[in-house]
Amino acid sequence: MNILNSRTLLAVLFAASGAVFLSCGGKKALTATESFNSVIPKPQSSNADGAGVFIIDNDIAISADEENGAHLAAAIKEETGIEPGVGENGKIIAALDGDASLGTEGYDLTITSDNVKISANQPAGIFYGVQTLKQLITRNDSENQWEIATGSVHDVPYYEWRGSMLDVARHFFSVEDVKKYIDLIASYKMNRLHLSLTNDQGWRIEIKSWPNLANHGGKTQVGGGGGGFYTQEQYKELVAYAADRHMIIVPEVDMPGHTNAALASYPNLNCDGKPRELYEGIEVGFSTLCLEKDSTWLFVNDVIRELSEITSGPYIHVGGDEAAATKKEDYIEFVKRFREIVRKNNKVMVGWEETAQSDIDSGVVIQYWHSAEHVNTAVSKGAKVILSPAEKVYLDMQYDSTTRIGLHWAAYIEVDEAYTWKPETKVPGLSREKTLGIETPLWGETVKNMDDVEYLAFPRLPGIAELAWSSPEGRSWDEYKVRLGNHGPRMEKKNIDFYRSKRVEWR
Ligand code: TNX
Repeated sequence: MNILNSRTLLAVLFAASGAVFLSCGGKKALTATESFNSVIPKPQSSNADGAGVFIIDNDIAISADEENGAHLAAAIKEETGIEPGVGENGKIIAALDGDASLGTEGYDLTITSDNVKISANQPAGIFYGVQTLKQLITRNDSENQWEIATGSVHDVPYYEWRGSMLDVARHFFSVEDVKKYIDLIASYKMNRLHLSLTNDQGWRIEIKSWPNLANHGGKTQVGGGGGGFYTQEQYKELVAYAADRHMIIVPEVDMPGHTNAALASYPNLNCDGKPRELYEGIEVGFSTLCLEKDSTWLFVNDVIRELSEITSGPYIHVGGDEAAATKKEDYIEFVKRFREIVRKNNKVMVGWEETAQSDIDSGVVIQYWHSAEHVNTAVSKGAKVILSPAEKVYLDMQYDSTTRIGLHWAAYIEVDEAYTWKPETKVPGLSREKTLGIETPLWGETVKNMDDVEYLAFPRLPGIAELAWSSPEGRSWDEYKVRLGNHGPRMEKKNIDFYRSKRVEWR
């Protein structure tokens, strides 16, 4: 089939799916109670008491301290267009008076017809309470008003690490795009953004002591069309933007493989002293740093030092995946020295699962993508684990064979398949104590712009966020898919270009 024919066929298929969508159910607006019962991620407990609604009118005011008030006011403006006043007698209240059981990220939310109150111990808890509140705000068209059903929510997260990874190396994404992604994932209560900053196809972060890395190594991306990089000032802006949303940026500089962009920028990083050509393909496993060279260790030290200085969070991710061009003994030595350098810079090393083969300990975090054996090795050495099973949560995997972008080496992942796996039992023998949480990576070989990002991330990411935030008890696809279907109009309103899976009845 030629390209034109296959595109035409796709167009027909999409048109057909649209017809099904319109014929099943129509688009009745959600009631306030339906919104209350459709929150994603599902709160630990929530109860719409049926007593009535709280109305957000044009005179609405909030009562909160500066930091918490800013998020609350912005949320109300975003949802309703109404800019709330701020005052002592505001009817929407955020207060750091939560009970101890809420921990650092939990919140209580109470709605009566007179007022709305979010209580927490820490600003992070208020922030997550605000994210829930946003989903509760409902338009009542017949009354011509914004409402919230009365009731209460009590909520604490299940896992500490709730993240997504964005690959800005294969295709570059602007500061504005990354901020948009931060907002999208924060609204589902994710608190880690792993940025894959370097790879064979591009180096995306300014390193002042090695300027060619970004200036030369940042010029390319997959398929051509130029690349880009973040200056340290821009990167710091992203770190601060994320921190304001209680999110930690986890920067990854992938080594010793996946390093062609660096090897093209500095000839003396290669064992033969010759520069590599810049690379715009998608094959992996051909590049490696040269262990014997002093310049390599100077480079690693400088990169980790500069990156540590501009990263407020505790983690540095050293990649370490698929180092097929590095000899095994070199790889083991490499990771060991990485770990020491990261630690010298007062950071915690995170590495892909392969790094478990080296000299790691309880101060290291391992990111699982397919090998239970590596996880068991990591745990036996004391490390903690982030779950990123490729065949369940790699967002760059296609939904099915007709998905217009994406890969499928690990699986086709339909929306239900990203949700119905069990994090608690995914790796036999891995205990809850050793599981830091879940991260859903979006690799960027086929992902060129925010429409592509949104199409692959939505609607799978909200479900994965739920696996990370919500308790596993009583979880079921049949229950979740109703909430997700009810979430459709919300994603439309936010202009999220999501995949309308036929396995969900969209409102
Ligand atoms: C595997 S799994 C990779 C990435 C690719 C991705 C594509 C792992 C740690 N690395 O280099 O981009 O597959 O799906």
